[in-house]
Amino acid sequence: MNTHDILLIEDLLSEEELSIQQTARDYCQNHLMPRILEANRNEVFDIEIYKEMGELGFLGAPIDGYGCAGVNYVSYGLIAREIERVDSSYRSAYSVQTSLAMHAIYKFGSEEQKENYLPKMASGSLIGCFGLTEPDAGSDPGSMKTNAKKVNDGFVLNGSKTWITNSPIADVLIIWAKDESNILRGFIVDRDCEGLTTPKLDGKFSLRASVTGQIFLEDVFVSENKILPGVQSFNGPFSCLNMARYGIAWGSLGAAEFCMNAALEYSLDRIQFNEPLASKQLVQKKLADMQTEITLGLHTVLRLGRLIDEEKMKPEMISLLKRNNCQKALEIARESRDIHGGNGISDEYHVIRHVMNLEAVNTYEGTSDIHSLIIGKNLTDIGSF
Ligand code: TGC
Ligand code: FAD
Repeated sequence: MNTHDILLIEDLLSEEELSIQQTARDYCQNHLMPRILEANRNEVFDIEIYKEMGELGFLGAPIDGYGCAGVNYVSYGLIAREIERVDSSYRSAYSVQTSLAMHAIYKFGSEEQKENYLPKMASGSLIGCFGLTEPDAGSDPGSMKTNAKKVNDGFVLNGSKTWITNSPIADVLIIWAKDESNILRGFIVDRDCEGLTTPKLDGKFSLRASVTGQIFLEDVFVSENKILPGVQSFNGPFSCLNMARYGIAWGSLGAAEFCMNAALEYSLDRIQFNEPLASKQLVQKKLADMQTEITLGLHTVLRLGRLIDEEKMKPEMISLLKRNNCQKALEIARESRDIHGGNGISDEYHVIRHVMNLEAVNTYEGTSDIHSLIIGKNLTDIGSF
């Protein structure tokens, strides 16, 4: 029996899902893992990674047609888990392209927009970003100030966004803004638009291998054919967030699995008081807690994936697992760091990097507490945001 897969989750996966998982695992371990230490140290994101992910069919994987693989949502989650086993920054790159930028165009775009953007985004030759958060509108995007004014043949956008993954390197920026009737609209802003600037945010101690920036829009003209015709409400961005949050619920467990395995190996090898650390009851209890939470997390997120594939998903299901899996992953990473003693703070052991990353993963795509409030509202029918 595989002592790691204690409840035999692999028995619940189809041949195709197992094969996608293996392809993702091989790519991540052979091509992402060797890059991450230097990338994290030097705050570098290698944009070739998008082309590599594109060649493997990862980008926009659940989308049917337009050069995308058209896999199910369980497979999409399995890919996220393998990527985040290496680093949450790379899973961010995958999530933003697939679930935020491409999903917005696929779900709400015109046929012409889909044909124009999706195949190039699927191959990784165009990079996307998703601009919702603003300096004064984080957990409460409804209070955003970015606005769109109707002019002849299009709209003029003004405003600013912050904490936007990929903004400095994006070719295609999905911008959420309110029109003159206070209705939320989505716009595709191309990199070459006049009045657009996207400075990088420096000094992050989390997700250092992901590029994060701001977006400034000063009288940016976008033509009529760049508005997403299918969105006229916050339902638009939140529908994209559902899919990205689901991916994080899988991905965070990949990071947790890495940290658990590292703690196990380290504690078996490390001798103190003439015995391996792993022989100590306190250490075994910590390892048992880690395996328990990871196993419960994996089985529940698989169930959620099946519900999405059966079109039975409700957003509160996603909040439940985004919140819980991120929290548990962060606790496991911190505990693993502790088991590594002094070595735990060295990036060569990789665990401290996961600890730092998971701090941001717990915050973006809706903070842990915002997801508590979404779950609470569903239980009580009382909004307490
Ligand atoms: P509320 O009045 O409840 O709803 C407004 C409209 O939206 C609809 N809706 C949803 N639709 C689909 N899925 C969901 N999960 C939805 N939640 C709400 C709702 O039905 C309504 O539609 P309509 O047509 O009737 O108008 O909205 P509210 O203003 O009270 O807000 C509720 C709250 C707090 C839950 C929401 O604002 C929220 O989720 N806040 C968190 C913000 C957030 O998650 N930001 C993420 C930014 S993107 C990001 O972090 C990317 S990181 C990427 C990476 O690097 O991986
Ligand atoms: P705030 O909303 O100011 O929250 C601060 C604290 O207050 C939190 O603990 C929160 O839980 C708590 N709080 C807020 N409201 C309540 C309440 N009603 N009751 C109780 N507690 C409350 N955004 C994008 O649009 N696109 C991106 O690509 C993107 N990428 C990101 C990448 C990184 C690395 C990071 C860190 C963020 C990214 N974000 C992105 C923004 C992210 O979604 C926001 O940071 C997040 O939604 C929280 O908003 P905030 O930082 O303004 O915190």
